[in-house]
Amino acid sequence: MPETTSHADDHPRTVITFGTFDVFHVGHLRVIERAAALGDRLVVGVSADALNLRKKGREPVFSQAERLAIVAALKPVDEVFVEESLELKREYIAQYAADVLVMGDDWAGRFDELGDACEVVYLPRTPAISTTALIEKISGTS
Ligand code: C2G
Repeated sequence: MPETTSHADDHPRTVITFGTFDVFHVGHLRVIERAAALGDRLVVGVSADALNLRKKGREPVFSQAERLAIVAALKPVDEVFVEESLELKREYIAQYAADVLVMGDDWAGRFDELGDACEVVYLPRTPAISTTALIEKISGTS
């Protein structure tokens, strides 16, 4: 009889992460690199302009099409899509067959209930850099 192999062991591990990635900076790059290192395939949900407006009360500096193009061009990224709502993570995890959800630790604890759908990992943020601080620095308001 042929030996049976376990598919659980040989299927590629898909990691999913989310973000706005506006005014792309090295903190964004580091979280994407660390997320990619946790699996074989990295899928990134880039927040829609409308989601950002709802959440942060302002339009991102770069449009969702531009932010998607930047993230899609990164070496560790295999696939990108537009994240339309913060509440759809479970659906996106299923749609992209994700084994691991990675979020920055500014979201620590927020997505623990998805632990029945996939592994949930929070990574520490890169210190001392943020889109907001960059905008303030460039516009001379800090
Ligand atoms: N990040 C980081 N270090 C920084 C800044 C950001 O590790 N200094 C990480 C964040 O923790 C996040 C990713 O980079 O994992 C993207 O950051 P944002 O664009 O600020 O994403 P956010 O608006 O928090 O995402 O479903 C989540 C939403 O898409 C919102």
